This record gives sequence, structure tokens and C-alpha cells, in this order.
Amino acid sequence: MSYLIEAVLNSEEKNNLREFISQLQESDQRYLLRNEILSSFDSFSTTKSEAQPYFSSNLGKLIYYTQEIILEKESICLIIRPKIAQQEAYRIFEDLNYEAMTVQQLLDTRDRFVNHFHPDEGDVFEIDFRPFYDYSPTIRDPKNIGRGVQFLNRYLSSKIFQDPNQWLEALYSFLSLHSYNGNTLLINGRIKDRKQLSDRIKQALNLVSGFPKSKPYEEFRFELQNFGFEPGWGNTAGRVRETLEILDELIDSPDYKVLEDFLSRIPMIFRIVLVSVHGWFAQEGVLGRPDTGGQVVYVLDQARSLEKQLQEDISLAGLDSLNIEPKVIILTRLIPNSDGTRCNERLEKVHGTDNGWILRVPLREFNPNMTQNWISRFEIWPYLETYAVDAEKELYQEFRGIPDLIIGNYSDGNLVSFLLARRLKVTQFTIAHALEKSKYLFSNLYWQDLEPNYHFSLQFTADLIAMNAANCIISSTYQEIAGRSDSVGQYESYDNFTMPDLYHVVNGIELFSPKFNIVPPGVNENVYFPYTRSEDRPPSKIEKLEELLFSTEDPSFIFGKLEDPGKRPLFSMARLDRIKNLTGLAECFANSPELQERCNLILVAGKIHGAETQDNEEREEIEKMYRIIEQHNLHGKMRWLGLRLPKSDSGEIYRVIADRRGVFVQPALFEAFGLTILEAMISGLPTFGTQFGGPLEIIQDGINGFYINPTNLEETASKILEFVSKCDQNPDYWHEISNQGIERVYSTYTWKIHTTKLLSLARIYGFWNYTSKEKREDLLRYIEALFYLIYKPRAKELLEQHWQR
Ligand code: UDP
Ligand code: LCN
Repeated sequence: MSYLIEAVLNSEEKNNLREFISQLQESDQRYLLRNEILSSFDSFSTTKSEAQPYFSSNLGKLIYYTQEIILEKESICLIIRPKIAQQEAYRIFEDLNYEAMTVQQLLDTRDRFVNHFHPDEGDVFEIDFRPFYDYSPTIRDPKNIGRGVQFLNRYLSSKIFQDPNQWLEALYSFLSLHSYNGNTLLINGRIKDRKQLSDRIKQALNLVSGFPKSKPYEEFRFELQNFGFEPGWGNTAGRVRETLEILDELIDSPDYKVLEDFLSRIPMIFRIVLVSVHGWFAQEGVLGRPDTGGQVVYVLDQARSLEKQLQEDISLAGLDSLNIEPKVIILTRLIPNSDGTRCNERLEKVHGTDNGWILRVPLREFNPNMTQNWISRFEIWPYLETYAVDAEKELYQEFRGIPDLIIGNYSDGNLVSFLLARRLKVTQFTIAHALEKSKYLFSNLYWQDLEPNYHFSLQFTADLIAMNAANCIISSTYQEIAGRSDSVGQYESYDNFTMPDLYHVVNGIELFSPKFNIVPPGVNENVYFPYTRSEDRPPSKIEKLEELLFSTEDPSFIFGKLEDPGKRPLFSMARLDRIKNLTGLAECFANSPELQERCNLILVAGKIHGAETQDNEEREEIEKMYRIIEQHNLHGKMRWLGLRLPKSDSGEIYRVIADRRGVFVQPALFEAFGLTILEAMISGLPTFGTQFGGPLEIIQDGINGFYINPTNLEETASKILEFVSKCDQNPDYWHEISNQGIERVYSTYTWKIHTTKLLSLARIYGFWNYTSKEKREDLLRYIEALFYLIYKPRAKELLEQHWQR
């Protein structure tokens, strides 16, 4: 970007830059973010002339790419993002000289901004992961970020091609490893080396080629065994032949597709643990509380779907006679005071599975006020290390062995996964769901002020540890990793940042690492399905929910009586968190008499009485909702249901709204992914989703749904109105968007797609983990040092504070 600065400085635009800087200097604001930069520049430009598009001048372009501006006494610092996943910083002095800044200088500047720059006291500790990524290849093109596995397969197959001896040796020893409950799988001791493996494949192929394709494996099992092949190659002669042919091809002419096909077939995953520690994890009565939302839904559905896929894979691999029962355990905390839920039970079977379990392990008893009760995810840090030690024993007992794959969820679950995976030497995957760092503005810069409530010093350290240690990071969207051209990704925000007085992170995560893989979730298709599937919709339930939504009067949990229940419903359902912004939607509705004219607003959201919640944020939202209702007199025009629906009802509720040709609106200020968007779309409800976060990738604007900018209420209202008017004129339009939405979910967001991909990744990264183990050891040692020297002492400090509560 220095060329742009040069271009500005060497032209007439130089004066505009000078004026713009002095205008900025005049205001009180010393730290500007992109929105503020753009609006300052817009108002500056209009004082000069008619508003011009940014790209009509070099200065406009420069400003467009600027993410942050920090104003100092004699200079200003521009932080520019010329491309996705790239950052440059420049300091421009009063005389318009400028210089590029290093990351270190930038972090020092930020520290100075918050008065925490103390060079006289020595250097601050720098965390730098870059040198440890030399074990791994890196992707070059930002558009391929998140497609790690394709890249990795290409890399590994080219390695096999370049150095066949070493790699085939590794493949041979990898294949010799596998067993289940003492039964050897794949190859036995009769195949002594890779050379012999290659010969025997040919012999076995000769044998199976002579059989009809459908001949069951059991009928020729012993003949194959004589060649050195054990179960795991397939359930029929046709399948065994295919698998052996793929391996034969891999040995003769390795290529990435062949490698992927082969590794994806290896039966090596039978026991999986999904770690979701902070708890309040059960199948009933937990959703909708603060901190318990999509993550619980996601993990439960994932567990069910993983078990099913494992069962299919095991059968296809020809392992039926071994009576292998795959097992999926969701590991969470046991909460003794469980408020009527099952969170105090050690084991709970996951509905709809044969061998899926919620295993609850208690936190060790420190201060019982904390460890006996539900505690916020922000407070859980001191208990995690001992939790991992205890969980390891309980997992061993349940699995009668160790898991083959550990998947962490959220910062706490990911840290525990790291600790478990390190001890057990098992492949570790992480899933963020939502990284708090980008959710809270300036959360790292002002961490010291936020520490009493949020303990971000622990959370961000835990994040750095887990994301770097993970073999594979599963993200739901591209932008979760690397953002968009105009906004920074959630993982990207860990690339460099300062925690003043604690540390500077100069390279926190390698975004171009093949460890990143986008694997979006799905929805439970037994619960969420199109409204048109009337055969699966009991009329009594429809009737009950219609009444609940539109007419039941019960002030204990329902607010509002509709004057005209026949109007088109605008529907939303979410927890009453500030960030979910249901009050924003109410405000948008309140400010638009036309919307009120044509539609009713129906909200399903937590509670309607402030006195019933202990959560401050929820209480404030409840109060705000009433203020909006009163100020704009929304009586008769909206209903607000303060309840948590049981799962089956929550599916039907979208369909009841669809029966009335309603729409779903998701107005969050930021949504990491947004399961309700998928639920609404698959039900056939035309959906308006926030443009901030995951919905931007789920919805294709104008095709199968619509984007809204929830910070612009007028624009949001007019977008919805435009749709409603079009539908009034042409009812087919509603059906068109509805059908496209359904199609979008079925084609792209199903659990079947998710788990097939996830298990294929688990095998491929398992192989890579095996072959790169020694090379990763230095990285893991560095991570351990961070855990013991930074995380642990801070966790201990927090524990002492907990004792005083
Ligand atoms: N949900 C629910 N009852 C409620 C509120 C939400 O069952 O009162 C469910 C909703 O159907 C969805 C999940 O909770 O499955 C929310 O997930 P999402 O990803 O939309 O948001 P999160 O709450 O995780 O931020
Ligand atoms: C957490 C969130 O905030 C949502 O955006 C996601 O949909 C959910 O987790 C599931 O990943």
C-alpha cells in the first residue's frame, strides 16, 4: 500500500490528506475504527465537493482500505488491510513524511494509546508462533484459506511422489497400526515391509477380481488373511477390490485425489469425544439461557450424526463380524445444583443414538459456591486443568480405552481438548462457535478493565494455545477465519494484538495453514423440515402452537394481544442478549408505520419479566423492549412470548409462521454462524439475516433470502417492506424465495455432508499427525510453556478470587 501513499503524496491530493488529518486531529477521538474512518472521510469529502466514490481518487482508495487510525501528538498511524488476511501499518508525520511500521512498533503504539507503554522497565514478552510452522506447508492464495485438506492432500501426494521410499514406509507403518479391541485391522504380520505390501496387493486383487462384486467379505475373509490382509478393506468383493485398487494406484502414481479417497476409507475412528465443558448441557430445559444456545444444539446433532456415519463406515469397511459399536461421548461438566435439569447426572444417553452419551464430570470441589453451581463460561478457567485429569480417567472407563479423536468446542472445551490430546497423543480438532475476542470491541486493549468480569487474559491465552496445538480447526464459514475484504476474520484477529503489560502477540496464528477447514453444520431434519410436509405435522400440535403464537392470553409469559391476527407475521426467535438485537428489530418495526400496517411482529425470546432473570444483559434488554413498546405504542401490533420451547415445538413454530406466509428476521449485531437462519430456511420461511457474520455466507441475497444491516433500521424496514409488497402483488414470489431457501439448506447445510467431511478430515489429519509428530514437538513444547508460565499462574490468581466470593 505504500504505492498508494506515494501516489497521494506526489499529487495534488497531498493537500486533501493534510486537511483530512487536521480535521481528524481537531476531534476528540484518538482511535478510529473503519466505520468511523469512512464516515469522517465522507463528511470531509462532502465539504470539499459532491460525494465521490472511494475508488475515484488515490486518497479515497487509501482510506477505503484503512481499518484503524490512531492519532498521536505528532503523527498518525494508519493500519491498512490491502487484502484479506494481510495487514500493513504506516506512520505519517506532520510534514507528511511517512514510514512503514513493524508489528512491534504498532503494538507499542497501541500500548501508548492506553498509557501502558513502559520501555524503561524493559521489553514486553512477545509471543510468536511463526517459527514453529515450518513443519507445515502454507497456502498461498487467500481464497483457498479454509480449504486446508485439499491443499494438504496435494502436498502429501507430491511428497510421496518425490520421495516414495520414505513416504510409503510411513504409509506401511501407519496401516500396521490399526486394531480394535485386540483385533488386528487392515494388515497383519505376514506383510513385513512396504515392498511386500505392494506385491500382496496385486495378489489380493487377482483373487477378488475373480469374485462377483456382491460376494460378502466373510466368505473370502480367510483367503485374504493368508495374504496378510485383515478386515477393514470392504464388506463385499467389489468394495475390497476398489479399496485395494486405490491403494495400488497410490503406490504407483500418487495423486491427491487418490490419497484422499484412500485415507477416507481407513477404519481408524471408532470412539470420539466432543468436549463442551462449561456445561448446562442437556437435552431438555437448558436452551435459551445465557451461554446456552446454538453450541448445545450443534454438539448434540453432531454427536447423533457422527454415530450414524461411523456405523455406516464400519459396515462398509466389512467390520460387522467384529461387533464394533462406535461410541460418541459428549464430555461436559456435572453441576450438582442443577435447577431441575439433568445436569447433575453423570451419564445421559443421547436421544436417537445407540451409543451416544453425555458424560458429566464435576469440577473438583474448591469453593462450593462456585463448583457446585452453574458458573459463567468466563469464570471456568481455574478448574480446567484438574478437570482434564479427572475427565481422562472417566473417559478411559467409559471407552475402555482411549478415544480416536477429540473435538473441542468453544475456548474452554478447546483448552481441555488440548490437555487431553497431549496426554493421550490423539488427534485434536477445535471448533470455536464464537470467539469472544472480536465480539467485544477492544477486548484485548482494555483487557485490564474488563478482567474482573471477563478474564480475557485467560481466555485469549487459552485460545492461542488450543488453536495452535490443534491438528485441524473446523470453522463454519470462511469469514470466521479470514473475514471479508472489508472486515477482519475472527481467527485473523489473533494474528497480532497486544495485551498491554501482559504480552504482545506478533504472530498468533497462521491463517494460511492447511489446518483450517470450513465444514458448516446442518439442522436436525427430523425436527426442522418444510412446512409443506403436512403428513409429518400433527394437526393438534399445529393448533396448539397457532393458539400460543396468536391468541393465548397469559401475562405470566406472554405480552401483547393482536388487533388483527390475520396480518403477515414477522417472526424472530433468539435469546435476549444485547448482541442478538431483538430490541433493534422491535425498534425497526416501531419506526415504520407501513410495516405495522402490513405485518404483526412475533418474538419468541427468553423472558418478559425482568425480575425473573439474574442476567444483567437480559434484564436490560427486557426493559429496553418495554420502553420501545410504550414509546411507539405497539400495543395490538406485536406479541412477545417469554418462553423456551421444547425442541419439537421449536421446529413446528417456524412452519406455522410459514403457513401464514410470514418471514423470519435475524437482526443480530453480529452472528458467528446462526443456526436459526438454517432452521427458518429449511422450514420454508423467507429469511432476512444480518449481514454481520455467518448469515452472509448462508444466504445469497435476493436468491434464497435477504441481507439486512441491523444498524440501519430504515433500510432494514424498507427491505422487508419491498419484499412484502412484491408478495402482495404476486404471491408466487413468496413461494419462489421459500423454495430456494429450502433448496439452499438441503444442498449445502446438512449434517450428513458435515460428518462425512469431518470424518474424512479426521483420517487425513490423523495420518498427517502420525507422519509429522516429531516435527510438531517443538511447537507443542512452546505451547506447554505458555500454558505453565502464563495461563496457570493467572488461573491460580482467579481461583484465589473465587475463594473470596
Ligand atoms: N433456541 C431455542 N429456544 C429459544 C432460543 C433458541 O430452541 O428460546 C434454539 C434455536 O432453535 C437454535 C439455537 O437455540 O437452534 C440458537 O442457535 P444460534 O446459532 O442461532 O445462536 P446462539 O444462541 O448459539 O448464539
Ligand atoms: C454459537 C453462535 O454464536 C452461533 O452463531 C452459532 O450458530 C452456534 O454457536 C453454533 O456453532
